[in-house]
Amino acid sequence: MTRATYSIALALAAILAFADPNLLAEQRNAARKNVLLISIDDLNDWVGCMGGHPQAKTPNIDALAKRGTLFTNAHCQSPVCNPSRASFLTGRYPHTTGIYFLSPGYNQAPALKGVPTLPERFASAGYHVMGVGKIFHNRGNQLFGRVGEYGGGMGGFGPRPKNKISQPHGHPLWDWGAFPERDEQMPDHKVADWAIGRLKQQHDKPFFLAVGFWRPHVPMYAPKPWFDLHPRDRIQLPKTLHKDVADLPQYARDLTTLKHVAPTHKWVSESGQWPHAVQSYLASTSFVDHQVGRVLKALRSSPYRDNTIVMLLADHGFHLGEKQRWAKRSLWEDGTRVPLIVVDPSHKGGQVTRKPAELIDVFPTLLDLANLKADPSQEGQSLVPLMKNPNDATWQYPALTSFGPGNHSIRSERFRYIHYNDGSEEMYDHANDPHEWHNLLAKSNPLSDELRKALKWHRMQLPKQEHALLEGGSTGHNAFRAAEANRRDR
Ligand SMILES: [Ca+2]
Ligand SMILES: [Ca+2]
Repeated sequence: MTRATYSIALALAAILAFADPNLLAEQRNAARKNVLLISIDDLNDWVGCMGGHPQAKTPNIDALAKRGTLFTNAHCQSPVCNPSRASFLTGRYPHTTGIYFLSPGYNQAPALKGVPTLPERFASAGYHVMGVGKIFHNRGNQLFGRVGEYGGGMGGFGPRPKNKISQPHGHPLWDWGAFPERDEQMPDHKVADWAIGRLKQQHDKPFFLAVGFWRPHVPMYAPKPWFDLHPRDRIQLPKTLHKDVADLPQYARDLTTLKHVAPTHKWVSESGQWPHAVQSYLASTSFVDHQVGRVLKALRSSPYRDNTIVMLLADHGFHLGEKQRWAKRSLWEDGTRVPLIVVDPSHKGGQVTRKPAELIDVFPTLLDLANLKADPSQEGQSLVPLMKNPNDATWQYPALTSFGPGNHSIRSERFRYIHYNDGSEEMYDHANDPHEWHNLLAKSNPLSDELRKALKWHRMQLPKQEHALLEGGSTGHNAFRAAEANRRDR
């Protein structure tokens, strides 16, 4: 091909790319709103407005919730970073893609070939796309550079002291305590700085800005003033039930403990570190809330304050001793419940809904709020009906969370039902058991008619087909295999 014919071919390709009437209409729409997406790593419901811990101090997230709709019954699709993010950034469930654990990345799944991610979709609609920090897992974030700008990870999980502070053994990331000295040394401070810089710029096109914070993910380090906000001698431990795990199927206990990298609850409690670890999580959360506040303040003082959709979420929950365990990787409320707040200039603020919501709903919701064409192949629902009518909307969609093939939890407005790959089950009634202490299916008494009906309905919500587990080496893979091996031995 000569240079001239090559140029003509390029020009033709460009014309064809823009000839899609939907894309053209989207790009021409002058009244388009900007999007600010804030993602927080490993933040459970220990947020003031979520009520997960009485001592949580998150004034900025609480104020954001007052300006929009707070989904108090929102859940991740997987209780681990990579699959959760792969799911909400593509609009596909883990059982559709086979990405159940920390590997492989979203771009290696055959089922996701040709599926646009959230930032790519906004780029094709003519948005200026920007990202900073942790949005995708690991190298997936380089995608922002290909469709727009990526500000970098800013140092990831951050600086670490020469010697661990609290947990001398175990995984290198598993530690907690006051460190380093100043906020400015923290990657999340730099993530916020980058986002603030972009909010101060003049943008000729509408923007999609994704800001991904790294805390409270381990190591639970934050500068000392954030610890002083939560004095250790007054720390309340999470409410737990002695021998809570006694009524769990053996498979559930195996899947949530075998081959895990978090410290055991036995070690944390016997070493006297439990209050310190809780303090460190609360301190890390207050620190990240402060960074969220800095970004939101910059938005408020910018020309974009009245035409920007703000969405705040976390990728999954976190145990701090509940069910006698630590970290994520469980199908219980502590593992799946996440903060989810949506603020849109054309919707009322100060709304709260208990209807189940899923992170997989984020993509269709943003398309809906931004007036972009819906993608029927996406598996989530737009949450806009709940923003219009938070309590009375007809809403029959429960939240599905998966941890390996055959291991699924169904969370409805009132119940949680869990099905494991060996056929064992759990059910909890949140109307009188908010901590999921009493597995209704472990009792010898027959279920009431009402509960039997509920059980039947929840069983019917399980995935009908499942993509096979994509191979990879990760804690999740190891735990899943260990649970499967024990099951075969029984
Ligand atoms: Ca995470
Ligand atoms: Ca129990």
